[in-house]
Amino acid sequence: TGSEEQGGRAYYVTTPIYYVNDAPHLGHAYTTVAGDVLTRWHRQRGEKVWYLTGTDEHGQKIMRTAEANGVTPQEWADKLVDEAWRPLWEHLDIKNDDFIRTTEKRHTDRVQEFVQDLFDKDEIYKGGYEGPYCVGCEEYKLPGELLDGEGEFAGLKLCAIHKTPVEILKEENYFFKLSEYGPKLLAHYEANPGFIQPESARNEVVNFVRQGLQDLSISRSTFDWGVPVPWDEKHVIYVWIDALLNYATAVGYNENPQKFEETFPADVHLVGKDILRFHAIIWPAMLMAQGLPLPGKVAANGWLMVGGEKMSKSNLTGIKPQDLTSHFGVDAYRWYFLRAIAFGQDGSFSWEDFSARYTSELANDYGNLASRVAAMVGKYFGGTLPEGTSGGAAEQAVRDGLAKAVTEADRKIGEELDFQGGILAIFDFVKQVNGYITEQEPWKVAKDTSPEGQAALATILYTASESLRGVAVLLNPVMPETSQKLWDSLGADAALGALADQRVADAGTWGRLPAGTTVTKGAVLFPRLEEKQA
Ligand code: ME8
Repeated sequence: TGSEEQGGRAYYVTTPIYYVNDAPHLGHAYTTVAGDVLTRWHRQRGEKVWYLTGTDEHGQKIMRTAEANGVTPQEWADKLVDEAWRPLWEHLDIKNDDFIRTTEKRHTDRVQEFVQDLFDKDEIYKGGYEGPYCVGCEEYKLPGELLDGEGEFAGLKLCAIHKTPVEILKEENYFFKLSEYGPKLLAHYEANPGFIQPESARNEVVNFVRQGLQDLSISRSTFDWGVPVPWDEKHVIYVWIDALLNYATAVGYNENPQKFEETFPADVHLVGKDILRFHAIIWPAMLMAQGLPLPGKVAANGWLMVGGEKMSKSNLTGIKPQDLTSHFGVDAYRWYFLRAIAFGQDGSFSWEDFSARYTSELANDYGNLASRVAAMVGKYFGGTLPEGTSGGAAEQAVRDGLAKAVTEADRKIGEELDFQGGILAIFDFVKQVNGYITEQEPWKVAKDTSPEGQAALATILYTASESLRGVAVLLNPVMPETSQKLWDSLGADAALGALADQRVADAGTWGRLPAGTTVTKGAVLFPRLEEKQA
């Protein structure tokens, strides 16, 4: 399987690069886990993959946080990256191929070159701008987008996302001729219906662009925490221009042509819907201005909500990702948000819902199936997987069920980013296998000691074990630690090699797990939950 990974184009997926003004919360982890599942899925197809995440470290928001904490912005960013961001991704078993920080020289040099190039091409001019600015969003707002403040904010205009007062900024800035790109962008959306996902996000962007785009201020001169504008060092480059370019600089833009060629543009930019316009309007326009190819897809996830509001740093639940993983485990955490919320739609999180699904779907449906089957192979066949004869209609239905689960999960997770649908397809199969065992009643068949009876028992347990082999492969991108435990318990490694080397395409090929493997009960996949701590 090594050869297919050499050379050729990579399936390239990105997360937003997150602001380092604070530690990561459930919302950030949601997008990053989704990207991890998507890229693990494609790796498991045998494709070459590149998964990028990182941090956005310039701009006023970071500068002010650092000042408030009495350190330099660089010191602040270093601390947050090392103590909070990287450790969380490691903890959540995120297999990113690179981690880009916008303060790295490999990034800042290339950003200057990109912007200088646009300036030389007359895509950038000097002008003035005055308007309401939200530091939380790092974005100028249109007056119509603002809310009227009440209470402590009476008389002030508020950002609709952050619910905090905007500031009136007046600056002489450099502008990118974004207004010229409206028609080209609309033509691109039209010709590529899958460019923006989901449909609601696509409609929002199309409507916004149809109203006409304004030129975009791409520099700031009232503070200096940013990448200097190369031809006018009194200005720094607007943090969003700097940030979007990470997707190019991290894969060799102007530096490593071969890497760039093999990787850029991204197949999928995963973003929250709060930053959709930056990715679906500004970023493609920047690329058009340079004659660079556009990404395949901008996929917006919905918001995790708390009490009807978007979960954010200023609106925390008080629950950190680590609080949930210490209770439910890392794999269940990775599974839960993708399982419970349709990707692209908003969804609420609750401890009760997580507990209920953990117990019924993970522990009862999946975990119990695995332990029952292993226990019966142990009890009736001394832990050696028996030969399964072809069986009858019941077995055929199970085989068909596995093949269907593979096809559906591959399409839904691998292509449509419908993580919930893909996971459900796999769990429907788990339920089917449970039903098969209930109907076949192997514990009764075991009492028939005739050769026919023993052959029938062998077929039931082979069918169930081979089904679990398929489930282990299909769930590996979502819950890698659990799949590994199941793989070990089936004794599959000795016969089939490492779990990571199993291919989605083979997952539904019946009969791959050979008779004779050593099946052991192994570790409990989903232990009973402790009582919730106060
Ligand atoms: O916007 N629900 O960084 P950021 C779902 N630096 N997803 C959420 C979420 C929630 N409640 N809260 C955050 C920035 N997210 C910029 C990006 S990219 C060139 C620059 C996720 O730290 C979601 O993916 O504010 C959202 O877009 C991202 O975190 C915002 O992270």
